[in-house]
Amino acid sequence: MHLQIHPEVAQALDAGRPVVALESTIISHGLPRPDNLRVAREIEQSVRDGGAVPATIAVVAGVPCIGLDDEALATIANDDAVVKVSVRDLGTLVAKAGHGATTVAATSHLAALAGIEVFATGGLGGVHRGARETWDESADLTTLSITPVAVVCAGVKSILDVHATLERLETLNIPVLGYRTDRFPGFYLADSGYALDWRVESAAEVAAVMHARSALECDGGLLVVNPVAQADELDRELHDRVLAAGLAAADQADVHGKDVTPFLLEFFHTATEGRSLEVNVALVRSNATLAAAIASALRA
Ligand code: PSU
Ligand code: MN
Repeated sequence: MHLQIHPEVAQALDAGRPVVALESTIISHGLPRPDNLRVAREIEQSVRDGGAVPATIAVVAGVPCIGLDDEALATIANDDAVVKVSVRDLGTLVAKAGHGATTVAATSHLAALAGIEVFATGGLGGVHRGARETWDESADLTTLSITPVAVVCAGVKSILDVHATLERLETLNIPVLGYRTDRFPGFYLADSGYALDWRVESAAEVAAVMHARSALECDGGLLVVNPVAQADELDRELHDRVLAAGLAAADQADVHGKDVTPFLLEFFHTATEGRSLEVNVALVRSNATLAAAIASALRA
């Protein structure tokens, strides 16, 4: 198979030890330089502290890599040639031997190929506001519906249409489990304003759901939503103000397609003078820790 699995990851997979996949679009297009490289390392460390082996996934010089060494991680963080790749771009990028940072969709696909069952990220992509006209819905949703991986995230960002995203998750048979919450988290905020049907209290409970689903041949992915700690969340008034301004700016700049999410993320980081970045880092690290616990529970 044309995957390069980092030796540490390969050993862990062979021995049946817990492994957690991490995405790379967040490094290249979701977080500003130069903090992004440091944060990428911190997220990996959170997985290790939780007792699992991190496998950051990206395409380096046309090779899909499962687990990155320092040099590859630095390339993804700093090289201007790195493009954002979803599942549909993978084949083309490999054929052209390019560098690519994988979205939640592409990361899930490659993780499943490598036999990794748990994946931690910040926010899932979803249905964009105005999707009725633009048809802008992230391939994260359709990919997750057919890809056997548990994605741990802090919900979806309020830059999206949260209500429509929840409806699509239902249509696509993607279960959403609230980790110690009854509310769908709103990424920068602990509560998006929407209720959840299912709540779990422990990593072991998530593992039990995954085992039951696999026995029933419910083959797609699963979402575990983990709210940012209330102490870490963004000030609501600041959030609402920046969101309105960001959406207007995206409209004005005529941003569309895969540039929308990175544009709005950067707008947030700049407009909140780094505060949204702190929240982003806190929630991804918390998701990495939880993902490690779930990967461990699956092996128990
Ligand atoms: N949410 C974040 N940070 C990110 C992304 C989402 O909080 O960096 C990235 C993820 O890689 C996700 C992608 O898969 O944006 C979704 O992009 P799009 O909406 O173009 O599918
Ligand atoms: Mn899109």
